Amino acid sequence: MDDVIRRIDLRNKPLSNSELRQALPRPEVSVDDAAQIVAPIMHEVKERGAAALRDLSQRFDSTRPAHLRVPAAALQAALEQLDPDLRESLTEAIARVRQVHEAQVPRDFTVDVAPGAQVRQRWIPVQRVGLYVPGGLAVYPSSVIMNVVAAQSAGVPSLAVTSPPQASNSGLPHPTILAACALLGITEVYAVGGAQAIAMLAYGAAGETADDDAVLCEPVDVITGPGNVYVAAAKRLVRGIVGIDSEAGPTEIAIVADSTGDPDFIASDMISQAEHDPNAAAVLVTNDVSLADAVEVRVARRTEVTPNRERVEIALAGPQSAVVVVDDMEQGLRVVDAYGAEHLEIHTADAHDLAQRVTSAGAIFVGPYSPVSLGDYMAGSNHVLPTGGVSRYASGLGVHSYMKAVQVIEYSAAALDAIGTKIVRFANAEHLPAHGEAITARLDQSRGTATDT
Ligand code: HSO
Ligand code: ZN
Repeated sequence: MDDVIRRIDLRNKPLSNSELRQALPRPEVSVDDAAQIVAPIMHEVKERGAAALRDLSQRFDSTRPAHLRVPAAALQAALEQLDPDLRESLTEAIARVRQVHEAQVPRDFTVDVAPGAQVRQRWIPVQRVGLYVPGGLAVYPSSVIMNVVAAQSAGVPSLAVTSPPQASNSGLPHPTILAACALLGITEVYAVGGAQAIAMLAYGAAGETADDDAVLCEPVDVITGPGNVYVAAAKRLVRGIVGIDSEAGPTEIAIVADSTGDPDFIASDMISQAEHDPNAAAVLVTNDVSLADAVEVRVARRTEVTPNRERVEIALAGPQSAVVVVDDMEQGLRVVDAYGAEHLEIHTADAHDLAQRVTSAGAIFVGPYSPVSLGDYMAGSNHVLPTGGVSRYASGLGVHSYMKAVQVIEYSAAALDAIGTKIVRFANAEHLPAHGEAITARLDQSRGTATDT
């Protein structure tokens, strides 16, 4: 039998950070090639608006939606048809995610730099946001919650959601997606998918019916939400016109464990993320060889009977997944920091303290009862997290993704006077005397020495 997952032995190997990174490779996703394919599609939407959106749906989704904008009645109907137990799960998730995200809202502050000299910082929500929700295989109402609740908690006043039309749902997006939108109070939903949806959000589009040039969708300021490589490429092309979230690559779970780790918990968590995608990565880092052996046995056993076995097997056998054996937890910490996983689980005796020392991870799950699946749905944290090692410098989705800081400067005459000459000297040193004159004009006036009045 082939190994279910490869083993990397790093014991007695003092490697640099870049060598550690190379020891755990990541799958290549070529977004640039996809950009060449989507550029003409986006141009078509920019030029022809809704008419292009209808033609492109026919071409890519094999359906021609009766309405590009989902009617309110369809949203309501989807909510009424939602399984009541599932509705309870969604409601619980929304409440917890909202609780955490409302606490994330950054506080404004005022600094009295000197008497009469004030600088304030105001956090302002982006005014209009577009959320992309994929269709097809990955129908994730949980991702709708993560994006929408973060934007709502930030105070974004205008929110549009777009998701591909499904031939099986009469050209409307998936019913569970519609129900999640309705539950979240979203009323502006479009049956538009792929790169064309990103173009619609970025440029706006006119014409709900064929001979109508009324506005269908106003352009947005920020676009977030996961999608396939074409959606990622489309977002890259409109970056600058709008803000976008960081690109979502294949999902990753890293687990750092010592001899106290439960091999069955660990194996089930590795499989849980491997089932997303054949390119998903699952990495166990441990200083205990017998735990490594036990996890491999459990992984093999569980993989055999898991419904998404095929995807799981490919993901775990791929070069992006491994069981890494290290000398001790200090080296283990260096490995997980160098890797910077989207999700990091800690199963060690001192899990709480070790979590405090991690410097790179999208989100950290501490102890045996905080699995990634909990965070995927209901912990209250956001599950849109940086992948591909980007956690070295980026954060997961949150209210900050939909807010910007504006500084507000307010000085009195006396406060300006107090530093006027210093500014003039500075401006002259930069050979920008008019900058200095903007100061002296005021100094002259407040001292009553203005010459031309
Ligand atoms: N683990 C995925 C999110 C997700 N899991 C959605 C289940 N549904 C990326 O964080
Ligand atoms: Zn997941």
